[in-house]
Amino acid sequence: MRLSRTLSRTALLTLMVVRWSHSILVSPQEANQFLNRQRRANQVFEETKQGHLERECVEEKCTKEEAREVFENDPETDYFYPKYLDCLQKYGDPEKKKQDLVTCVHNIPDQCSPSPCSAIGTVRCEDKKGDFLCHCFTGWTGAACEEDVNECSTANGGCDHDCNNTVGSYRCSCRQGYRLDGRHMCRDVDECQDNGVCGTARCENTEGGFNCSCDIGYVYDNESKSCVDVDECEASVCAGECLNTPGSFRCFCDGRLGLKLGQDLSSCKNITRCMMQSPKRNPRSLYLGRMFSGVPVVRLRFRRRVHTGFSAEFDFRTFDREGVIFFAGGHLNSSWIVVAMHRGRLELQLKYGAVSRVTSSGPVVNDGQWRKISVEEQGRSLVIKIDREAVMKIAVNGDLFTLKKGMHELNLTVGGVPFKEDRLVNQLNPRLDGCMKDWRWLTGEDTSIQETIQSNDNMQCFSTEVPGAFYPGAGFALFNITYESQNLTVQLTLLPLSGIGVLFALVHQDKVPLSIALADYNPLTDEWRDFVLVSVGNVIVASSPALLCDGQRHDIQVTISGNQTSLLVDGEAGRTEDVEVPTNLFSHSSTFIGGIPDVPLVSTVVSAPYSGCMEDGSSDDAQEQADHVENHRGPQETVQVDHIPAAADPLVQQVEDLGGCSRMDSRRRSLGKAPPGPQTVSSP
Ligand SMILES: *[C@@H]1O[C@H](CO)[C@@H](O)[C@H](O)[C@H]1NC(C)=O
Ligand SMILES: *[C@@H]1O[C@H](CO)[C@@H](O)[C@H](O)[C@H]1NC(C)=O
Ligand SMILES: *[C@@H]1O[C@H](CO)[C@@H](O)[C@H](O)[C@H]1NC(C)=O
Ligand SMILES: *[C@@H]1O[C@H](CO)[C@@H](O)[C@H](O)[C@H]1NC(C)=O
Ligand SMILES: *[C@@H]1O[C@H](CO)[C@@H](O)[C@H](O)[C@H]1NC(C)=O
Ligand SMILES: *[C@@H]1O[C@H](CO)[C@@H](O)[C@H](O)[C@H]1NC(C)=O
Ligand SMILES: *[C@@H]1O[C@H](CO)[C@@H](O)[C@H](O)[C@H]1NC(C)=O
Ligand SMILES: *[C@@H]1O[C@H](CO)[C@@H](O)[C@H](O)[C@H]1NC(C)=O
Ligand SMILES: *[C@@H]1O[C@H](CO)[C@@H](O)[C@H](O)[C@H]1NC(C)=O
Ligand SMILES: [Ca+2]
Ligand SMILES: [Ca+2]
Ligand SMILES: [Ca+2]
Repeated sequence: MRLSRTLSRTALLTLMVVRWSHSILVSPQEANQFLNRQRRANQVFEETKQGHLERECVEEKCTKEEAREVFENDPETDYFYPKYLDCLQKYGDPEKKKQDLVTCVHNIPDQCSPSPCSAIGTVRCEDKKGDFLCHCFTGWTGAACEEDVNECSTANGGCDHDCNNTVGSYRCSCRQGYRLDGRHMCRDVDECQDNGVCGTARCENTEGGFNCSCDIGYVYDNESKSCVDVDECEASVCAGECLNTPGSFRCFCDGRLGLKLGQDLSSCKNITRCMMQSPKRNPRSLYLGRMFSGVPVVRLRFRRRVHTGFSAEFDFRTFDREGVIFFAGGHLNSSWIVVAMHRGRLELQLKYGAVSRVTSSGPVVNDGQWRKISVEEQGRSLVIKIDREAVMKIAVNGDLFTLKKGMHELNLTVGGVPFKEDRLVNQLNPRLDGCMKDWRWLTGEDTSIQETIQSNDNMQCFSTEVPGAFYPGAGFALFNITYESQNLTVQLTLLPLSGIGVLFALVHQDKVPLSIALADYNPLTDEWRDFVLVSVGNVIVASSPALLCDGQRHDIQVTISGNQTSLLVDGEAGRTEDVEVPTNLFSHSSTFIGGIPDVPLVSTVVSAPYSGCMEDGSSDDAQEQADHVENHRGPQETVQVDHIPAAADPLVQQVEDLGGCSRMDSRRRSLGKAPPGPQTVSSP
C-alpha cells in the first residue's frame, strides 16, 4: 500500500504524541489503529479515481479535458496534465513498457507519494487537489511537520521547576532535593528515608532539602556525620573560669576572691553573708583564745605597799582540753605559778626558785559548763577550788610577789605566759579556747580591764554556746590526717554566717576527691536554693537542700562506706547520686577544713571559704582511727574516738582571726601570719 510506504513502521515506534497540558504516550498499536481508520475513508475515493484514470489516460492517451473529467477540478488537472505528458514522453510506447507508464501516471495525482511530510513528525499526509497536507503529531509543527514545537516557551511547558525542550517533545525536571511525580509535578524527596544520610545525628526532612540536627550544645559535623560538642569556652562565656562539658559548659567563680556564680550561670557576684552580724557577744566576758600563738590576751601588773597573799577567782568555761588560763608571779627565775587546762583537767605548774612542780587533779572540766574556779595562797599552801570545792592543796615555799623599791610587785597574764612556752614546767600549747567572766584578781575590783573588754568586741566571748572553731570566711585549716581505711565519716556541727563555703575537703595535688560545702546553687538539679553538697571533683555525689543560715546549729554527717555515700543534715537523709567516690585517693590526700587551697577552680564545686562556727569530727573506721591517733599523738595522750581531726594539729591555718565560737582546740597552731599583739592593761 502506498501509505505504508510513507509511514514506516520504525518511525511509528519512536513517535510520541504529546498534547498541551497532559501527555499521552501512544503505543505503536494505538498509532496503527488511528492511521488505519483514516486510510479506509480515503481509500474509497482514491480507488474510484484510480480506475477512472486507468481507463481514460493509461489505456489510451487522454486530452486535458478528459483528464479534468477524472479529477473534476482544475488545480489537480493543471498539476496532473504536464506531468502526464512527461510520463508519456518517458514511457511513450504503450506496447513496450506499459507497467512503467502505469506507475508513472498513477503516481502523478498523489502529492503524498512520495510524502513531502517529515517522517518523524507526521501522523498522515493528506493528498489534496494538487496539494498535500501534513497532519502533525503533537510536538511537531510546520508545513511538513518538520519543526519541533518548543513547549517550554509557553507556561514553562506546565513544568513545576525546569522545562527542557526536546525534539518532538519536552521534559520536565526538578531542582535538587525534589523528584518528578508524573510528568510535571515536583515533589520533595524525603532524604531521611535513607538512614545513613545524617549518620548518628537526627534527620529532619525539609521542603527541598533535609537537616541533620543535634541537641542543644552539639553541632553537626558533616565530615564524620555525627554530633560533636560545642566548646563554648572558646568564646568567653564565663566571667570566671569555664569548663567545657559534653553538650554544655559550666562557669566557676573564685570563691577565694569572695565571688560566686550569678543566676545567669555565667557572671560572678560578690558573696554576701546571710547573717550580717556575728553571733552576739557577752561584753562582760573575756575570750582567752583570741591570740593564735598563745600569747596572753591580758597582762596586768600589781604593785602593793603592803604584802598580801595571792588570790584569784573567776568563772570559767571551755570545751578545750589544753591551754593556759593564767600566769602569776615575777620573771622566769623567780617564783611563778601557771594554772592551765591539760587533758581536760585543771593543772597547776609552779616554780619557786629552784623548785618546779606540776600537779593535776579534780574532775574533767572541758564540757562547756561554767565553773567557779579560785586560786588562793593560804599560809604556806596554794589551794585550788572548783565550784568552792578544793581539788588541789599544794605546799609552797616562797612568795609570788617580788619586792622592788619597797613595793610588792606581781605580774599576771591571762590566756598565755609572759615567756616562751617551752619554758613551762610541763609542755602544753598555751592557746586556750575558753571564756572567763566575773573575775577578781587579788580581791580588787578592776574597772580598767572591764572597760577595755567592753570597748573591744574581739576580746569578748560569744554569748551563745557553740562548740567549734570560728571561721571568718578567709583561709582554711590544713590537717595531716592519714586515712588508712577507705570508709570515712565526717561529722560537722555548724552555725554558718554565710550560705556558701567549703566545710571539708580532701585535696590530692590538683584534685579534690571529696568536698562537703554549702552552696546556693545545685548544678546537678539546676536549683537555686541553699544546699549542702557533697562532691567528687566537680560532680555532685550527694545533696540536701537545707537552709542552714538561720542562726541555729546544724549537724552534717557524711559517710562513705564501700560504694555507699550518705549525707545526713540534721538527721535527714539527702539525695545520693550514683557516682563512685575515688576512695583510693583518700590516703594520699590532705584534709582541709573551712576552705580549699589554690587548686584550679574547676576542680571542685565550691571554692569559697566557710564563714561561721564549725566543730568538725571526721573519722575513718573506728579501729583504724584509734591506731592512727595513737601514732599521731604519742603514747601519753588519750584517744578521743569521736573527734579525730579536731584533736589533730593543723599544719597551716590561714585564718586571720579565730576569735569566736566557744571551743577552739588548743592544739591548733598558727604557721601563718603572726597575730596582732595582746591587749595590755595596767592595774594599780
Ligand atoms: C535537556 O535534554 C537533553 C536531551 O535529553 C539533554 O541532553 C540536556 O542535558 C537536557 N538539558 C537540561 C537543562 O536538562
Ligand atoms: C536546620 O535546623 C536548624 C535548627 O533547627 C535551623 O537553624 C536551620 O536553619 C535548619 N536548616 C535548614 C536548611 O533547614
Ligand atoms: C560540609 O559542609 C561544608 C559547609 O557547610 C561544605 O563546604 C562541605 O563540603 C561539607 N562536607 C561534606 C562532606 O558534606
Ligand atoms: C563586690 O566587692 C568589691 C570589693 O569587695 C566591690 O568593689 C564591688 O563593688 C562589689 N560588687 C558588688 C556588685 O557589690
Ligand atoms: C613584770 O613584767 C615586766 C614586763 O614584762 C617586767 O619588766 C617586770 O620586771 C616584771 N615584774 C616582775 C616583778 O618580775
Ligand atoms: C635566770 O637564770 C639563768 C641561769 O640559771 C640566767 O642565765 C638568766 O640570766 C637568769 N635570768 C634572769 C632574768 O635573771
Ligand atoms: C603527716 O603524718 C604522717 C604520719 O602521721 C607523718 O609521717 C608525716 O611526716 C606528716 N606530714 C607532715 C607534713 O607533717
Ligand atoms: C567499709 O564499710 C563497709 C560497709 O559498712 C564494710 O562492708 C567494709 O568492710 C568496710 N571496709 C573497711 C575497709 O573497713
Ligand atoms: C560497687 O557497686 C557495684 C554495683 O553497684 C559493684 O559491682 C561493685 O563491686 C561495688 N564495688 C565495691 C568496691 O563495693
Ligand atoms: Ca519540543
Ligand atoms: Ca527533603
Ligand atoms: Ca560543650
